Parts: sequence; C-alpha cells; structure tokens
Amino acid sequence: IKKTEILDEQAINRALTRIAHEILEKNKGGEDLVIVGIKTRGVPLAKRIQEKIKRIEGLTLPIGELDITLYRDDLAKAIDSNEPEIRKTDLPDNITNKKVILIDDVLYTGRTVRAAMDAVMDIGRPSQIQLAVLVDRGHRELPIRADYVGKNIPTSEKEIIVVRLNETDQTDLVSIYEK
Ligand code: 3GP
Ligand code: 5GP
Ligand code: MG
Repeated sequence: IKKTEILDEQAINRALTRIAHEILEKNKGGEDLVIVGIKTRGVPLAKRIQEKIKRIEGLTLPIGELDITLYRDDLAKAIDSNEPEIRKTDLPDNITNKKVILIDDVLYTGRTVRAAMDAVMDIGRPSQIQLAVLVDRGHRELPIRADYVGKNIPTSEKEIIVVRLNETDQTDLVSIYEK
C-alpha cells in the first residue's frame, strides 16, 4: 500500500547535486577518490554522482560496482535472519591509498555496507572509506553511519522505502509503502 511520495525527480536530482558538492568539499577536491555503487540502484546513483563531479570539477572519477544480495528473496524476513552475501565485485584496479566512496540507495541495518567494506578491503587498503546514500531509513544494527545523506526518512519496521530510478524503473521517485 502506497503512503507518501517523498522525493520526486527534481528533489532526487538536487539531493545528488548537493552530495556531489559535499564530497568535493569534504575531500578538498576529487584527488584520489574512487566511487563504488552497491548492486542494483546504487550503481546508477554512483554514475550520476560521477557525472556531477565531472561537471563541477572537470574530473572523471574511477567507478566500480559491488553486487551484494541476501541469500533469501523473502525481503520481509531476510534482514532479520540472513547476512548479505557478496555476489560480484567489479572494483577499480588499485584502491590502495585511495578514498573509496560507497554509494547505495537505502541505508537500513548497515549489514550491506559492512559486507561492502569487507569486499573493498579484500582487494586493497584504501586510505578511507566513506558512505553516501540517497535515503537513511534508520534501524541500524551496526555502528555504521553515512557521510552523505540525500534524505533522512524515519520509518517503522513495517514500512519500506521504494526507490525508482530512470535507469532501472523508467521513473525517478522515492516513496514510502506499508508492507
Ligand atoms: P536495489 O537492488 O536497487 O537496492 O533487494 C532487492 C531490492 O528490493 C532492492 O533494490 C531494494 O530497493 C528493495 N527492497 C525494498 N525493501 C527492502 C529490504 O527491506 N531489504 C532489501 N535488501 N531490499 C529491499
Ligand atoms: P541494510 O543492509 O542496511 O539493512 O539494507 C541496505 C540494503 O537493503 C540497500 O542496498 C537497500 O537497497 C536495501 N534496503 C533495505 N531497506 C530498504 C527499503 O526500505 N527500501 C529499499 N528500496 N531498499 C531497502
Ligand atoms: Mg540497494
């Protein structure tokens, strides 16, 4: 059951533009940055942020992707009883001494991000790992926070955030649904 539309196309675009500026501000430019999108919708978000940074700074950051999925496809219960598993890794060659910026659509328990950090640290030793998410819906189960947040949306455990992006869903929209 759909409840509320939270971000429309323009709001998503503005949030990503702000995040691109914040990334450049916090890191004093784009030197030594590598951006990594997490599975389905983190990947188009990562590409959009890469594009914005290119427009702002004239710098094309290396980009990679991680496919991290839960074992079980029952999403309602998956978070409670299953650990995310790394399926596919396509990271830039040398991330040692680089600052890796992970990008995902929704931050929830933090377990996906933990798995992503494992995957990154398996292939090199980044000087830093930072995290950008379009939506932080709360309910963390690990001491993980995002450095860049499009929008904080406090949710109940029964609600889910539906993220639709042009690249995957032919429309840009973030809304809250009741499970
Ligand atoms: P994503 O691959 O773009 O992140 O997990 C498959 C999809 O289901 C995810 O898309 C995510 O948007 C959506 N989804 C909605 N609610 C949940 C949830 O509670 N857990 C997970 N893992 N995905 C969810
Ligand atoms: P976590 O591992 O932090 O519990 O969940 C993060 C991952 O699960 C993200 O990749 C995100 O896509 C997905 N996820 C968790 N909750 C939601 C939600 O309410 N909506 C959407 N769209 N994805 C979610
Ligand atoms: Mg996701």
